[in-house]
Amino acid sequence: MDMKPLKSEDGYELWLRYAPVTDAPTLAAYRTAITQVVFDASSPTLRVAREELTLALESLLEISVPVVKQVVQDGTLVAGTPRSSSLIAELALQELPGPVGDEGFVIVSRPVRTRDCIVIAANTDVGVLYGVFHFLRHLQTHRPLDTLHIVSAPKTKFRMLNHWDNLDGTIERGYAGFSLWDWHKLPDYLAPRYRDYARANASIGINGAVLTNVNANALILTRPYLRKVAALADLFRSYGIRVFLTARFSAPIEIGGLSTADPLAVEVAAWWKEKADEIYAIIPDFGGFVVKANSEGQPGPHDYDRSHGDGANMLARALTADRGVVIWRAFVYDDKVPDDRAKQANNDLVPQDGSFLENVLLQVKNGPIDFQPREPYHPLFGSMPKTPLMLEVQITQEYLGNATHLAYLAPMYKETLDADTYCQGPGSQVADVVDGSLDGHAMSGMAGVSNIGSDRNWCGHPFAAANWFAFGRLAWDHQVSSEDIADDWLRMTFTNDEDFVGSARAMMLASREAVVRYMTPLGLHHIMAYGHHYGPGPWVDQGRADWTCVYYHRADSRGLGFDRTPTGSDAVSQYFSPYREQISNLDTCPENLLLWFHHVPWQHPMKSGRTLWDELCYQYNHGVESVRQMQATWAALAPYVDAARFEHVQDLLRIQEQEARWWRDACLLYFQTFSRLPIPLEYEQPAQSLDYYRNLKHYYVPGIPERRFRS
Ligand code: BDP
Repeated sequence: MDMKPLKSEDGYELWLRYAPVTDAPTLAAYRTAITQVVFDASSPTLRVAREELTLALESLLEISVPVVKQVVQDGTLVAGTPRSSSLIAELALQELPGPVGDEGFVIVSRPVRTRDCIVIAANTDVGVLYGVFHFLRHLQTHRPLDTLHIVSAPKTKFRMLNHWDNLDGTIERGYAGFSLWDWHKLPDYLAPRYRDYARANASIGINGAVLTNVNANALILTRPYLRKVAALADLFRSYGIRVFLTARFSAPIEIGGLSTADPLAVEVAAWWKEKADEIYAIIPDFGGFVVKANSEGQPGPHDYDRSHGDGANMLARALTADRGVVIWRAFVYDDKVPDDRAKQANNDLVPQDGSFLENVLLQVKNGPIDFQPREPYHPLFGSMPKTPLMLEVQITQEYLGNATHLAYLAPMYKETLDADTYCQGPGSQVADVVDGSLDGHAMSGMAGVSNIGSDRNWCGHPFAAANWFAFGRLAWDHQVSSEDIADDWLRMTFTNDEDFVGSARAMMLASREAVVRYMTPLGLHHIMAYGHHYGPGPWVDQGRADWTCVYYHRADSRGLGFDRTPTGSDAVSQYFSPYREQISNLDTCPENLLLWFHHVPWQHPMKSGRTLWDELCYQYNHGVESVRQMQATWAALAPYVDAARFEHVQDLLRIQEQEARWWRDACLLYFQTFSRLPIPLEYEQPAQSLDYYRNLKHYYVPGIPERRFRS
């Protein structure tokens, strides 16, 4: 192990540090395999790809690697498309134009004009850019170069970050500072950071950015703002990123001077058509609109007794299929509707399957409630075969400890993607719905609610960037494992030292489950504090019912949990057999979702042999212990990490441990008022009284514009 003091880093470079290769045999092999570059860069995208490649090589290999015109020696790296490079055209690679499609690439080591070369080739310029980034990841993770044969193409078409950024610079549920978009100075000042944002996204295949909050402000659609958006779009274009905006459904009234936003009113459709034409005149590759309608107070077609389909299709006609798409959010529920919130999206949308126009996608959250630490998969997956369904996950940790808790979320995303819906028999996974393969949809996608802000290290917690990285990797290829993604990210972000990577990877992989345990074990959900959602709040019982916590946990003297079986809300009937029967039965329901689907007696025997109450105590304590384990793991990794990042993580783990105890003690004390059972003495007893926890107040919690909620 290299014990020399490491220069402090601030995390700005993310996973694109291009740290010099220090391992001597690897470095020697790389220097032999890459001696010069042949790369004709005739377009902006090829130019950024070549620049990235040459700068990175220089940094990794600590020698300059010249760009030359011809292959004259062994070790030439040739990059381009058959159009940009006559050499690549001449090679007639069997993967081109075939399997790699419009965005994929092939990387091979092979002879070119009798010399040993490495070829990065694609059908399109952006494919070359993605190939270059893949190759650089290969080098940063010290993989061998002798027998390269990588063929990669994205499994989904829209791989997008959803920024919940407001025009005043705040970010809804953002925990890493303020918005990156400096609307006030745009379009004249382009912060250098925008380019680094685009580079990071391109390096993991993200090709769309929704710049604005789903709780939308119509002003973004006015001309001065569109000019600002255009400046960002111009910059992002070379990196293969298209911009999208959220469309406030009532914009025709608010900025258009109309008296209605009824989607079936002729003047409303005409207004949106004209608006779309105006946008395309300024931003020719504008991606389209994302819409949150009739959800949490947002306006929508229901205001006029019209359906979601009426609303989405009207906007889809305005955009037109050859120009852009409408991404309509399926996160729809209403406290005036008496049915279980978990059922409402299916109730409303399933009957509309088949009625959406070809350029509409429905964006469905991973679970049926709201980005909780653990949810069953959303029952819309598999239930709307005629409609392309995108998967929406939260990268920002609204419900997983904000930016102070270390929670690696790839296992959570994979849990949804890998879930079997049985909609077409066994093996109909959510991933097969999402990538369009199950129902033959050409349009497909994944959206991640961004955790990026103005913090120097982008995402707040030094480990939070791993979730941005993991999201992009999974949107490209949902088959990559959480382990492999963590491995890559650690090597690129910290070091390739095997001892470091092994321990840190194990810590990451266990981290999300730890959060589930100390916040919402056994299928509990939505028991956080009101409004800002920071900390526990199982006692919350005021305000609209579906924003309380008692609505979800249903604790009483008999037991705990929400009965969603046929004797309760019957939400289970929205799932396909045999999963439906499995979750309906108390004995076969997976225990990690037990209280999601069942109201369970306190004395119910669990698989461990403990009663439900004792198991709850066990799980909460296990969660706290896991954080202590993470602290111990990290402490032992001090020699491998520079002081600044090491201490940052160490301090945040200390906060995480305190907050894990806060969750445990507050929740157990509260549930104990119903169970009337003791917390077994083998566990730490609560440090404070229930009243103490209930009376804690937190002001100015990040991520919540003050005008919306006060604590
Ligand atoms: C909830 C957030 C809220 C968002 C909403 C959404 O608390 O701020 O507006 O999701 O996805 O989880 O629209």
